[in-house]
Amino acid sequence: MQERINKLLQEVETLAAGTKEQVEEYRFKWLSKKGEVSTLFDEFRTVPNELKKEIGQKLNHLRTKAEEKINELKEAYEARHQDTGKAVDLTLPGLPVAQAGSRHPLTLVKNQIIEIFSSIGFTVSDGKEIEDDWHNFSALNTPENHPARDMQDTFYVNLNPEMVLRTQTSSVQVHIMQQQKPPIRTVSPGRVYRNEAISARAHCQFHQVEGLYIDEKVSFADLKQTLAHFTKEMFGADTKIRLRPSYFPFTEPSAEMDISCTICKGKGCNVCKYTGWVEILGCGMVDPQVLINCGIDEKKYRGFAFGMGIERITMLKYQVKDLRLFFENDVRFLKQFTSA
Ligand code: 2NL
Repeated sequence: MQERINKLLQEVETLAAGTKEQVEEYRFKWLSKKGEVSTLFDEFRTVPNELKKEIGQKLNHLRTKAEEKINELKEAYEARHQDTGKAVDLTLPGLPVAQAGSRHPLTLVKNQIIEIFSSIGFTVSDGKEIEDDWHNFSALNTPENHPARDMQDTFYVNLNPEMVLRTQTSSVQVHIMQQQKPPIRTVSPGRVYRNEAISARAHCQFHQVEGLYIDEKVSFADLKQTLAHFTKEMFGADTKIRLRPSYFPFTEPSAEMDISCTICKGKGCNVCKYTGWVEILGCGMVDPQVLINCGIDEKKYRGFAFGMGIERITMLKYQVKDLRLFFENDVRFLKQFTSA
């Protein structure tokens, strides 16, 4: 028996455990009711009295050693694995990002419009969405009771007739004209608001980019060439433009610009309503009265301006059939615009 105890004592010293399960196995093997130590204690009853003291001490020593060793293994394991129960390998590469986000299609198109105009010398300007009546309307030749105000149903802030949610981003350009001396070349992208019923083709909020160029000899030919350049960059070199006379209170003369239908290449389809053309923007020569209102010498300077809806351009470019999709944030729609 003495010999067995000595052997087990040696064995206990060499125990080593990698996993939690192994530690529990040792505990079972050594310290449970049917384990090595208990079995020896059972046998101990048969030990002759004269040897009881010596063997009893040895046996107690073995039990203490086994307990110490197994607790030590358990603690060492827990220190290594903390609470996770799994080894942390700090050298492993990170997990791949399951699904990267994407830019909103309106942002993609807005950035592209900005890029095209920046590359031909336009600056980018932005301003407030809550605007006073003068900057949104009066300065732009649309005084109170002017019939053109009916063209754009306006949201008034707190029923204050002085303050509106801007109906166009030209209000930003009015501030620019008041602050800067010509030459001015700027585009103003931003959100605008109109009190309209929501449908597949209209919304009470949408996005615009307006452009303004003021210098000494700016002509309608400059306007046309600038817009032709924009069209080719945006929709492809073979896209044609067409200008039709129109009316805006802030420009004279005014025009609307159509491009040859990008879907059917002018042959006729339901996007262009079988005309071969789709309207994309309004433009014209800045009315001299607008220059006067903003403190610019109308005898020395002339300007052209244009305004386009970003939603409209995006719908054409990506063949989006319903405007409401832009404002619902449905990921099934948005993830189609993930860039490579
Ligand atoms: C449209 C028409 C237009 C302008 C915007 C403008 C700005 C200033 C002075 C004069 Cl500061 N005009 N902007 C001019 C003509 C048309 O927008 O249908 N937009 C969606």
